[in-house]
Amino acid sequence: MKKSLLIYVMAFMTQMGCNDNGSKKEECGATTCFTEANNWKMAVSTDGRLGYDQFDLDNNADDHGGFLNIGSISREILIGGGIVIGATKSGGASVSMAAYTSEFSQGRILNSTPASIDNLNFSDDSLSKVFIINQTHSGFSWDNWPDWAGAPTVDGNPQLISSEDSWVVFHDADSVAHRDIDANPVLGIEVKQSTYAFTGTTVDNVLLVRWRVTNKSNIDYPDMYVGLWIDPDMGDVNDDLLASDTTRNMLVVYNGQDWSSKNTAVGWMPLYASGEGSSVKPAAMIKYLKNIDEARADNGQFNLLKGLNGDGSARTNVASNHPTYDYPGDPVTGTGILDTTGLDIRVLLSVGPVSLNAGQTKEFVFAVLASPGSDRLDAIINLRTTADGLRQLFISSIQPQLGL
Ligand SMILES: [Ca+2]
Ligand SMILES: [Ca+2]
Ligand SMILES: [Ca+2]
Ligand SMILES: [Ca+2]
Repeated sequence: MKKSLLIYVMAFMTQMGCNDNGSKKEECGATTCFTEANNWKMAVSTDGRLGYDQFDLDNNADDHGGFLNIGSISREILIGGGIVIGATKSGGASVSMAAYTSEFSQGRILNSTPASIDNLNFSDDSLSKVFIINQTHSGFSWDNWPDWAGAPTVDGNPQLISSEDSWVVFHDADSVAHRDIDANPVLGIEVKQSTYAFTGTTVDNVLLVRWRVTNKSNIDYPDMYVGLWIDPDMGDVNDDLLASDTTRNMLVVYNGQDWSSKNTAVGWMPLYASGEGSSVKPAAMIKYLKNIDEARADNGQFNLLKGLNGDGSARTNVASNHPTYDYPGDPVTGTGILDTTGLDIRVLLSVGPVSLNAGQTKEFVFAVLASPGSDRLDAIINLRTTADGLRQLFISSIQPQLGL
């Protein structure tokens, strides 16, 4: 990694005393904040990482950054995650990824017209923070809302969609942030990210993330994939299993054995993509192998985004009608192709391919959802109910509010 320990130490030293957002609940540092309006408590970072509490902002001696908190029971669900964007560039694959470290950097690409990769100018100016607004309509983020940088507004005020919205902007134009193993890494992509934590019976266990992806380069990308990489860790981290719910287009992670009083299933699904709208289907719902897939260069990461193995071969634990969705069986009934090897897994959910020409912007909305249950399989049944309710509400109410 080119990123030095010094950067992290410096960031750590600025983690104190900056909470501002008008709510007593959030724990906030210089580059990461927890958003916590409904049952989700989720770390959001300025560089595209989601669910990673790198600086232990909640002082629990743990870097888990995604929790489902219901009543007095706090369930650790995620230990890391983030956006992944890949495309063919100059005949090869280029992928920018936010995982435990990020190839994205906080701030904007300043060019107002498409420019060559070498001529992209970028700055984190005063955008080195997670802006969080909520129903108090007050606080630093509300008063200093960066509309000048593209944060959404209504009638001159911050646009507040849910009980608590967050906003950050990041880009992949700084080659220093990229891994050494990737020879031609920068896509020249800028991402304006919002998260939404709605409250209400069907959405209390749901967090939405919206990405407005702009190609600031002068290169047309004919086959862009956008994904969410996640490291779920639930209870015993070595017994987590994956299932692809092909009916709901939802990637599900569940436990191989019951988790005392904390039985939970977690899911991710795409809700919207430009061009496909709310009928978007995943390109890939796959298990991403610790160490093995993490070590792959960009061409391997691009294969994974497409739903192939990292080496480009076809995946094996799939159905013939869904060759890019791992383990499409039904864990509740115990039928079909099921994951039976509990591991400390990572997963990848992607959509695409979509074209993103020079200067173009496209929009993507993904949901992170979790549900408790009386046992590990009951949690999956409840997760399906949550997913069905969310999809209905998204189309009838949330999507119009987002202007999509
Ligand atoms: Ca912590
Ligand atoms: Ca890369
Ligand atoms: Ca587990
Ligand atoms: Ca894991």
